Amino acid sequence: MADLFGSGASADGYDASNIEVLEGLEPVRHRPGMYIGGTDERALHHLAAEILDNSMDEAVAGHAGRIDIHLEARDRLTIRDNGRGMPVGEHPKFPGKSAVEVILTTLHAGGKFSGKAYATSGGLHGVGASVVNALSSDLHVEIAREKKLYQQRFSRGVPAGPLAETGAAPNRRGTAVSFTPDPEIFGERPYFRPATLYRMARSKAYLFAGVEIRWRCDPALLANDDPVPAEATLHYPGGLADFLTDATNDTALLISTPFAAQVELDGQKFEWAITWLGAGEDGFFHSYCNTVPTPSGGTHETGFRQAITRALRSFGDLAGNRKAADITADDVFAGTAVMLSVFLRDPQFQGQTKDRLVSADATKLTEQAARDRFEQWLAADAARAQFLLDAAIERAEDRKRRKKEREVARKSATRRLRLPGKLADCTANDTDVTELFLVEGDSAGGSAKQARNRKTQAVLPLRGKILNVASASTEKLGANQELSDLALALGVRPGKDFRIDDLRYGRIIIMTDADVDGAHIAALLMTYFYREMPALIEAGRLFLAQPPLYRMTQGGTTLYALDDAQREELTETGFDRRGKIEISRFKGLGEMPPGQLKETTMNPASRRLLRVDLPRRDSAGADARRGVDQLVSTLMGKKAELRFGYIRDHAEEVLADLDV
Ligand code: 1YM
Repeated sequence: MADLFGSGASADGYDASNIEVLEGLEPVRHRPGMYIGGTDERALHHLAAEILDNSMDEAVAGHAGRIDIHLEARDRLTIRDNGRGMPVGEHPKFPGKSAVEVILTTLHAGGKFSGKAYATSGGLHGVGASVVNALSSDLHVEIAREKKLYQQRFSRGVPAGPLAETGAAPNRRGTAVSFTPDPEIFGERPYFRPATLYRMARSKAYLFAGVEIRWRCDPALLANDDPVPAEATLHYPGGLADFLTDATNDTALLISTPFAAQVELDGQKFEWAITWLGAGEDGFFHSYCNTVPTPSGGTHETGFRQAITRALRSFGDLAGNRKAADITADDVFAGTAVMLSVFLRDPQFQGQTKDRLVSADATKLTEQAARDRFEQWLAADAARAQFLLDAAIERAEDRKRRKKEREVARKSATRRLRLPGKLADCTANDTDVTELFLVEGDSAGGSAKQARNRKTQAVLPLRGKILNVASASTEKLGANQELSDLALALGVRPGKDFRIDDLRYGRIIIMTDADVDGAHIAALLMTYFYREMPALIEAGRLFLAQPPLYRMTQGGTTLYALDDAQREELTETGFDRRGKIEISRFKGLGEMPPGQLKETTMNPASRRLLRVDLPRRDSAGADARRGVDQLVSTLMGKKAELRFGYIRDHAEEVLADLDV
């Protein structure tokens, strides 16, 4: 085979540079979970998504119109596009190596050499084809570019030889990648599921009307009555509206055609389709950014929910309907089926599997894009608008009535119930505003009691370390004084008798010291809630407070740092004057003056909370949930520092993005 760059890379030369490759991709093989969120079936399909996303990026950028997906064997997948072809020239920073090879053997090489900001799908999917390469026992790439054909083969990320020119390609261009997931990573049978790949291919075609996707699957891999076809051409000029019409074709609808539109704002695209389903039908909300699914939602969903809710409210206000002001996003979105797809220049994702969009400006842009259009759509058919408004108002009234009933029931239950003696309760009982702080020890409890707002904030001090719930039996849990006090204060029964409506507070906030012991107690409490009251976490009602570790002052300026890293950062950039910065370290919440505790950690106007999160309960979330179970069991082992790390990592991931 011809060596394109004449670097004279003999077999030996390749061995030498292979060592570098191995070192470069070693972290991926060593900790695959960090890159693809695990090594299970879901993670395996992330490999396919990664390669497909590269082709989709090329299509969205206007360079490719067709993508072929071919499942050749249970463990062999080929994805091909007719785009420009990966760049084949010598890479300026790696003499003797082609750009393709660098893309496939270097972590995060993605955008580095296109000069412009390469519009990757971002997040998990932006990490690059190199991750797929590292985790494949065999990967073959073929490129048709400038009328020539090029090929290269790899095993576990290591090239078998240099990129070689292997012939002419007079009439075509594009990239094809074939790969076999490595059984050393994914287990003995690293098999793709035709249905998962087919669904993925179909949703990409719906999401981008400008692409035609050809699907092919070895018929031997399909059951006789398999709903997945052996071959199909997927092309949907009607985009999301087509998807919604297909997805709801057996469902009763409240309106005849979905509200669907496409808007370009600031050079970015916003596209959606929404319809209202008949009574009792289950809705859904599927969102995407740059064709990557965002099952945990994020800022685009928030913006869209705001747009629709506010537009409907203002339609009601204009019509003089006073009740319209009370409708919430949940009232409006109950029983809706929604597809939302945004294309952003530089998307930011978060979460262990990067499945939530956190780009801050997406909320405003999406709201702006959708609100005008929805207002026009409402105005175009006043009867239809009135009908939707009435439905939302009915749900709002239902909701308020149920809440009243619950409050009454709770009040009479509380009267019968003896609350734990050490609970400092709040006076309000409207769960929209009430909060319970769980604090460690009596001294911190004392400070918190002084710092709180008596009307809305209750404090329950917990003494010492609570029982290790991961390993304790149910009887032992029941007999534990701290835990039974906790359940009593919350007004609920743990385990299968738990009812979310019994909860006496809107938010449960774990407030422990910013040190390893504090992290341990927080981990134990989270485990307890996860084991005994998962519905409370699912409802988004469990939070972590973020007490600072350091107080930093200079002149009249005071700043607080959550940890050492933030202290360093603030030392560099937090103060505008040079000179000495006074730094004091809080030994614990109990040592913090109540005024400071209030300002930094408890006052809703100035604090930051982290919402504790669970993966959603759907097919995609199921694997992640199993992951949580495993995590809980391993975390509750012996190593405190592991736990501490988990809390920090996890906390980052659950950054509260409060909904409408
Ligand atoms: C089957 C997978 O990877 N197609 C693909 C990838 C690239 C390009 C074209 C491409 C991009 C650009 C310029 C650019 C990639 N390029 C890069 C890098 N299909 C598949 N098709 N020329 C070609 O964005 O400027 C990474 S992937 F790094 F060069 F930008």
